[in-house]
Amino acid sequence: MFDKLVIATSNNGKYKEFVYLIENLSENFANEIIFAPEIGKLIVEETGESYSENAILKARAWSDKCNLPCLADDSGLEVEALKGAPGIYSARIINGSDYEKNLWLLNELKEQDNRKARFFAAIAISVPKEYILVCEGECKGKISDAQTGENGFGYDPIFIPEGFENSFAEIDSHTKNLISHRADAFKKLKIFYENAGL
Ligand code: ITT
Repeated sequence: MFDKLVIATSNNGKYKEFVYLIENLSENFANEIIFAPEIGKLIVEETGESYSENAILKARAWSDKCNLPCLADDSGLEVEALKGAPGIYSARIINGSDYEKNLWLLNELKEQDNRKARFFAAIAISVPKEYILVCEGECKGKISDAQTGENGFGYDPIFIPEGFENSFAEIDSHTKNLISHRADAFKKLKIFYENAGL
């Protein structure tokens, strides 16, 4: 489908998941996968009001820069008891490491019985001078009481997906990539390409 596809993210955890999804969930999606930081540096202001708007901003900025098809992701964790926070601000809700962000969230939920949460992702593909396509996906679950596990990235150590008893950081990456918000969005994208015959 794509000879070269740039994964327009600076987040290494996301990049690895996209490589896995592209190589395992679809045949012939991309001959060559390129990690955007290997091409150069680009800071994209995430000024959108939704995941989809931000994913489009990132995909468009990178495809303008390198004149290649670019795939970008905007994602976040939404906690019901916090009225959907941190949501689109998940990467910048506080200054600090992933560990510190997880501690912050656990503290916000101290003595809170409602632990319901979901991960949400919007994936945009921008093909220069042709089109931008965006698909969304979610993964429902709950927030645990403590950080557990070493796999994944971001909020994975405190998120327990529905139907499981362990956090995303304890679950193997193959399983995460079957059920994650990113996988859900990517599967929709793949169906679109198959139906469009592109
Ligand atoms: P790029 O914009 O360069 O892609 P980013 O990390 O800043 O990287 P976002 O603005 O989309 O990306 O922020 C999403 C944040 O939500 C991310 O930094 C994580 O903290 C969190 N997140 C998203 N998907 C996640 C996942 O699968 N597991 C754990 N945390 C996730």
